[in-house]
Amino acid sequence: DTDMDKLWGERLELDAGERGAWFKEAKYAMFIHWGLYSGLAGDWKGKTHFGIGEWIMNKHLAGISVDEYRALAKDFNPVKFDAKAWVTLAKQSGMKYIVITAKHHDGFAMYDSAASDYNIKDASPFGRDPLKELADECRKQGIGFGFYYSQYQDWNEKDAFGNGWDFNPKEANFSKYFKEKCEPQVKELVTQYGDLAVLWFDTPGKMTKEDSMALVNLVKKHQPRCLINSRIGNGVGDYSSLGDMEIPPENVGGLWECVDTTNNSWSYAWYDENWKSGEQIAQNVISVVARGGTYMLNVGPRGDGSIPKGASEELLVAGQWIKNHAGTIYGAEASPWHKAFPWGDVTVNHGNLFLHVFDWPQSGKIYLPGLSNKISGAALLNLKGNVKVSKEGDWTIVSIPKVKPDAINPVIQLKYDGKLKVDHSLA
Ligand code: H79
Repeated sequence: DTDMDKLWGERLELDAGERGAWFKEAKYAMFIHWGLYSGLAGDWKGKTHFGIGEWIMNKHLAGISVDEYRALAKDFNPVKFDAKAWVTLAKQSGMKYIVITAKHHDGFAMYDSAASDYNIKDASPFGRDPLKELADECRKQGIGFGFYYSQYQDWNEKDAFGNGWDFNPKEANFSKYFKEKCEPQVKELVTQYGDLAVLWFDTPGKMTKEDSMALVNLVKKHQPRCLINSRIGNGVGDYSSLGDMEIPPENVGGLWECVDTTNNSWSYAWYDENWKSGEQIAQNVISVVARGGTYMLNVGPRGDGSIPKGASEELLVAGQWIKNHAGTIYGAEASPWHKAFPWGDVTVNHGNLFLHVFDWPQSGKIYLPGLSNKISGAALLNLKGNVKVSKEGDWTIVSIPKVKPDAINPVIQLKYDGKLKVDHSLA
């Protein structure tokens, strides 16, 4: 699992230039995994398959035949789906765009596809295109929208990669699948849902450069400003997706994101109540921003279209924190110390160092090594309490109250003079 993920988490130092400016600013996004597998919630024929719900069809989990899996569509009816509620949640959580599974490895399109009738509009009783509703609602509420599309694996197609339990991989004609389903569906996504912020591909490993480029060119032809992630393969994306759930220990250059989960699952799993707290979510946002990246945090709605309260309540707690500390996150730059401190982490914005204190030091002192700048102002952000700064050799010593303020993730703001200069080798 982790080896494979590492392989996918290439640090490519991609840079989309001016097209990537909004991405660098945005910092926080909602990822949504939602498909037929959500209705199973981890169970198949009375047995629970723990771990990776959207993979339940795979032979490593339940090994469901194409015919049996396809039949799930007939009962998939997400009557509680509410685009307005989803987008409102993302906005109130402080997220700047949403990326949702248009088609995962199982091959089922969650939108109205003319290229394959194995889609929610044609094959389920729901009779609507929820992704159209979501795209429209995002535009209405003024946040970005994008699609996840599994371009290489498609377990419903004998010619695609991945389903070795119903089909013989040796007989697969990948270019037939690519020309007849993959490209036509990607074309639908980039032509029928308005401006897309992002097209998020997955499974880069065995894509040929030619196929990766064909998809890049297709996306760019219709949506020149849409960003493509690195899992398109062959280094031709606009930004890097690190490994699933990987927050890097040191700063990473270029445009990149960390993708993570609100619990331990991408898609909804009935047994997984291991929700990250709002405090933890906010800390993860801070940590990723402090390493120079964007945090895309996943929510797995149920098959009926509802979002578990365990996720939404904590997202809103984090969202409130982000709202109150917006200037420390949006558009902020990475820590000049390149890695976390034992007490917390640092972001930089508009001439300020923001010290995010996760573990309040009982000594009442924070020591910053190698900072050359003069500090012209120091305060607890939004909170009462004195902050004093002194210098001793290579150290800037920040004196703070000994008792932690009654708030999650308190922030100390240090205004610095001139151009920031830190010798991070001392950290
Ligand atoms: O969409 C989510 C995952 O389904 C997808 N990427 C994120 C965003 C993903 N595709 N592949 N992987 C993640 C790697 C999966 C590895 C595993 Fe397995 C699947 C580990 C256990 C099940 C494959 C089958 C490797 C071992 C058994």
